[in-house]
Amino acid sequence: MTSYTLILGNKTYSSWSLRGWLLARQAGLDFTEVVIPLRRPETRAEILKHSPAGKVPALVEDGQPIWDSLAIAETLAERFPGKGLWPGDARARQVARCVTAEMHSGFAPLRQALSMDLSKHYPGHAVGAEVQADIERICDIWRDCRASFGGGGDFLFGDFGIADAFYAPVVTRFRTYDVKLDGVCEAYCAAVTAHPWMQEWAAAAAAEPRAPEFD
Ligand SMILES: N[C@@H](CCC(=O)N[C@@H](CS)C(=O)NCC(=O)O)C(=O)O
Repeated sequence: MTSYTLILGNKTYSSWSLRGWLLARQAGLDFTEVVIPLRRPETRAEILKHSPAGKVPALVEDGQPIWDSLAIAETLAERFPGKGLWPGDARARQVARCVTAEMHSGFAPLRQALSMDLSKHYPGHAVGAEVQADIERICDIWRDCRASFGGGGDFLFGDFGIADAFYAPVVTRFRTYDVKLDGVCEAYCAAVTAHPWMQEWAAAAAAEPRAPEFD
């Protein structure tokens, strides 16, 4: 049987780790978790024991590392074709790939200004113009996907899949930084937040020891 180990950062803060973990859960993977606290003197050396890029997440499959969240997503979709990680419809799948790639390579202002922190809530938090532009583009994506492909469920393409895993950290950021949303986007955020994998991750994050490196 193939063995899987998922290398993660702190669940409170590591947005890329959340993506990889959600995908592993959605794929139904039987895996062991290794959580490496970030921003400590030993962090890089510890991650390098598992992942040549020195970043988390990394999924180690029978001793072979897969060291990027998008590569993990594609590998799991390949290994578990019955799990619907990408949508079945060809056009929906193209769009799912586009919006996932857009998240993977973009939205730097939002990522920088609104870093993931599940332990905090900032009511009335103000954002600059670049971050606002990112928020608006993300909301356009969510509205378009929900209207065009989301009819079969509560998520971007109906059932929970790779695109949702990639936007899940954004959902937590919108909650943390009190971003005001329209009805469609608010409902999407509520569905993601209520998803059992997200609840499980949030509970594990709440149980983590305090990390003064992030104060
Ligand atoms: N493109 C990578 C980005 C991964 C990434 O930047 N991860 C951050 C944590 S969220 C990291 O490992 N940082 C290393 C460190 O803080 O030492 C992916 O998609 O997996």
